[in-house]
Amino acid sequence: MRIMKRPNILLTGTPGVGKTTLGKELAQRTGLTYVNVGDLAQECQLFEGFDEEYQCPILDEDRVVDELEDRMGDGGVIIDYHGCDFFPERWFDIVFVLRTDNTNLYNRLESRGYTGKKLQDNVQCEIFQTIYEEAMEAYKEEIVHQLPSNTPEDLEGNLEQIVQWSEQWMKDNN
Ligand code: DAT
Repeated sequence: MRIMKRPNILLTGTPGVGKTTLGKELAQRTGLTYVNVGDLAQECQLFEGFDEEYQCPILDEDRVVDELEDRMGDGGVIIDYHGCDFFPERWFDIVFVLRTDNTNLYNRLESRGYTGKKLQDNVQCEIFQTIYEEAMEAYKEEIVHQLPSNTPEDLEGNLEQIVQWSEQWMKDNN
């Protein structure tokens, strides 16, 4: 018997837009596997040096890709990361860029403990839609979708939409 093919989904966007919240609940509802790239890097120490300005370790992108390659080949993975241009394009069947209004995002990041330049830069990243543009350059435009992520109602709507897309994808590809 052939194993059922399952899609790979990328959730991306500025820190604080709600990728983790959406990704974990989506994994619950679909049975797909949720992978937080930041957490993976911590666990496997996939870093190359330290960023003095932001006081955080620098992701070793090549080693992240090597670490994930086999799993991505099998399908059925939800990837969560606040960047998207270093993943192989072929990995993903669909890309979602979560978007949050400025004031809302500011408040979320502030309650996460972000201050000063880190807080400002992240809010600016969202205002300039940096990650959306990165996604549009790195992937086929047809597979890149923006999702509003301001309210619990947005979250529920996004979940329902992606669950439905995922079920349709599996019908079409098996
Ligand atoms: P990210 O993984 O993108 O950094 P998160 O999932 O940790 O973001 O969410 C950041 C905060 O915002 C967290 O306190 C949960 C809240 N949040 C996420 N999605 C939301 C939504 N649709 N409506 C209201 N709050 C939301």
